Amino acid sequence: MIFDILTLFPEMFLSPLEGSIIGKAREACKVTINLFNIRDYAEGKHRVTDDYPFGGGKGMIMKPEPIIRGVEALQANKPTARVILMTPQGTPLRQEMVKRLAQHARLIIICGRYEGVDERVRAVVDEEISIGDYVLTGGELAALVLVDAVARMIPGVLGDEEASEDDSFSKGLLEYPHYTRPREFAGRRVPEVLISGDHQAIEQWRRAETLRRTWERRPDLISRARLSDEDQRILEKLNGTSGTD
Ligand code: 6GU
Repeated sequence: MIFDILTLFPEMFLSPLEGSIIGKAREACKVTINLFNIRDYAEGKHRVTDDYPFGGGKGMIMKPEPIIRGVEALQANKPTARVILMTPQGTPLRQEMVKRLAQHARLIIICGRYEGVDERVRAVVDEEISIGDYVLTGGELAALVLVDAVARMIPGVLGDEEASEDDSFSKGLLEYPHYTRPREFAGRRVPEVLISGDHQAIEQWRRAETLRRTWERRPDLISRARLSDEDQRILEKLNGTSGTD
């Protein structure tokens, strides 16, 4: 999979995409990440990429021509790409969207800066994405989040040990609590069931903890999740209601 990133700050992407799992996936050519400086598509001696807003107001607006010229230059390459604009006005990113985007062979990701981009940039955009309801200084950190989340869904990027289907979040719920050695730390013991060797009991405990955590911390996720009859029974025990209404 190819990620082409259009940004005014390509250096912001370097170290986050070098280390760990994404760095290894790049070395193994499972993913290709190309960085393009929007300034390189700007014209004139000063290669200006922003300007004052018509109608007045605070802040600077990213000019349309450099971004659109950049997208058009990249779209001349194969395979054709889905064009994404990172903006707080976009659809909030969720795991289902991440999985859908991982089906594309290539994404072009535009990082907006300043107070926004000229509205006419939207003519070349297929999809607008936000990473949550808070304001960042620019789309770069959001693009890094998107690339990381999408890349780890690509077959071969995660090892068997960290297979993405096992994420409880990919089933729309939070993870159960995890423990490693030592068995006792600062007077707190690992739950007995986890050292019992009873795999069925362990699975049941983990499912119940997943449901309990999600119910306590993210009841909104419970209403979206597909739950088995057994899950419903566990939830009823937890709070004396059905948990889904
Ligand atoms: Cl995509 N951009 C900016 N500037 N702020 C954000 C965001 C994106 N997503 C959440 N906040």
